[in-house]
Amino acid sequence: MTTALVHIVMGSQSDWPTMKKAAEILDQLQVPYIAKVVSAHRTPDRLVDFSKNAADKGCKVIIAGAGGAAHLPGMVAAMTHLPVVAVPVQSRTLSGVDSLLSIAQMPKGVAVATQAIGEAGAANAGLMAAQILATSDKALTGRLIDWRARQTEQVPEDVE
Ligand code: RP5
Repeated sequence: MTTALVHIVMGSQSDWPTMKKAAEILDQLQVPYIAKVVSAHRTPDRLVDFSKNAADKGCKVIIAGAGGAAHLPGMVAAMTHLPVVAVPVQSRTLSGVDSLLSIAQMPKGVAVATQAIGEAGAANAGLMAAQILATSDKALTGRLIDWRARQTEQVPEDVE
C-alpha cells in the first residue's frame, strides 16, 4: 500500500469543494494523499489524535483548510513538527476574511504557511506541499517543472 505523504484535513464536509482543488493538483503531480474531516471545534479529540500521529503514519506535509473562526491549521501546527500549509475557506458571511485573519495571525513560535482565500489558495496549497516534498524527490521535481511549463504554454500572448 502506498503511504500518503500529504494529509489534507478540513473543518467540515462543506469545505471539500474548495479543498478538492488541492487534491486535484496532488493527483496531477502523482503525490499520494488522504483527505479527512477534522474539526477543531466539533471533533477536538479527533484533532488531537490526528495531529499527534500524522508523522508516525508517514505524513510529510499537512494541508489544513477551514472557514470562519478557523482554528484548525494553527491547532494542528501546535501539535506536530510537520509543515502545515493552510487554506482560508471562503465563508458565507465575511467572504473568508475572517478565515484568513484567524489563520494568518499566528503567534511567534508556531508556523503556518497560509495561502490565499478559497480555491486558488487550495490549489496553491497542493503546489506548495508538492514543492516541499520535491526538495528531496528528483522525480517529483521533474514533474513540477513539467507542470509549470505546461501552465506557461497555456497562456496565450495575444488578447482575443
Ligand atoms: C468551519 O466552519 C468549517 O471549516 C467550515 O468552513 C465552516 C462551516 O462549517 P459547516 O457549518 O458548513 O459544517 O469549522
